[in-house]
Amino acid sequence: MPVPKAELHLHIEGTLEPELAFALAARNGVALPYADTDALREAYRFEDLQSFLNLYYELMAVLRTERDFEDLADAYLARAAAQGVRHAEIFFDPQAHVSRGVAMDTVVDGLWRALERGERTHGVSTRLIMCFLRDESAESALATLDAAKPHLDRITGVGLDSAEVGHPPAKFREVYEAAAALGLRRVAHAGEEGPPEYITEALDVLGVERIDHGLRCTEDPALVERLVRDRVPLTLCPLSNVRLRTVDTLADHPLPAMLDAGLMCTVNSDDPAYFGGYVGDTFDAVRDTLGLGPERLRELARNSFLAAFLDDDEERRAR
Ligand code: ES4
Ligand code: ZN
Repeated sequence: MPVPKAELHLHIEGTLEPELAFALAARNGVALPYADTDALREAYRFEDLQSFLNLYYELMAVLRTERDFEDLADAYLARAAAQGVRHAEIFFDPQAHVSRGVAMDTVVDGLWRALERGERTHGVSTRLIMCFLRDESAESALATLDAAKPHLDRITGVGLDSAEVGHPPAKFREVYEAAAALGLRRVAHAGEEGPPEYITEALDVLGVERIDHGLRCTEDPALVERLVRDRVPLTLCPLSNVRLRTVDTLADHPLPAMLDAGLMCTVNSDDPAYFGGYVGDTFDAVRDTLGLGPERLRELARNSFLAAFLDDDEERRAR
């Protein structure tokens, strides 16, 4: 049995496997510019974050109906459960759907149908985190928060994703203030490709409780000291870092040094359909390639529950 764990950094659109993409394309009459799943997989050779995002947004064209989002989330929960995931906090990108004519209701209602069943059918509890695309405007983010208001009973928090460099957290100060006033939890991607200053800004200006990635904190010893002292969780995604060339190879990943420094690290899959593995595969890879022993692996699993947006009773039950 795989070790029970929570997954805290997972883009649901990044769980779209080639087979499901083609099935949905056929169901919806959408043409894909790839002959078959093998040809599509050939395109999964990324230079950087942007080259991945281009494909990620392109493939979303196949997601059109409530049932598509339901099928997507259901497939993820089945795979996650099989790898020991007991709790998943799931990102979604409403702007990437609304901008191509798919309503917020369609996305949230569809995802929710799968998540509602997830606890019963897969034994996985879930939370939804709505992300703002940081390469879109602050006004667009505010409009997205507004459009989400009828669904706030099903949305736990807000996040910030997409192309990082040139889009510092402070751009979204106002929308994060509004989200906090609505009682939403706050996280943000920072220090994936962007500099350590973006991590500091996400904490100080946006008031985030966790940092998604946070990899580049290692360049600033004072920041590391702060993150250790305040026990700020980092949702690292080692397989993503390799595929997007933030690190040269998995063997070069700073995860062991980050744990040794006392940082509160978790490991997650990010976009598992694109990056070569789900979270159980990620645990296996860091064990085998980075030589993390059983104590470190238990620490990563324990951190995942401690950093989750669960109350104390739920946390005990989940692990
Ligand atoms: C993402 Cl790996 C990554 N980074 C930033 N934004 C994203 N959206 C989906 N995957
Ligand atoms: Zn991410």
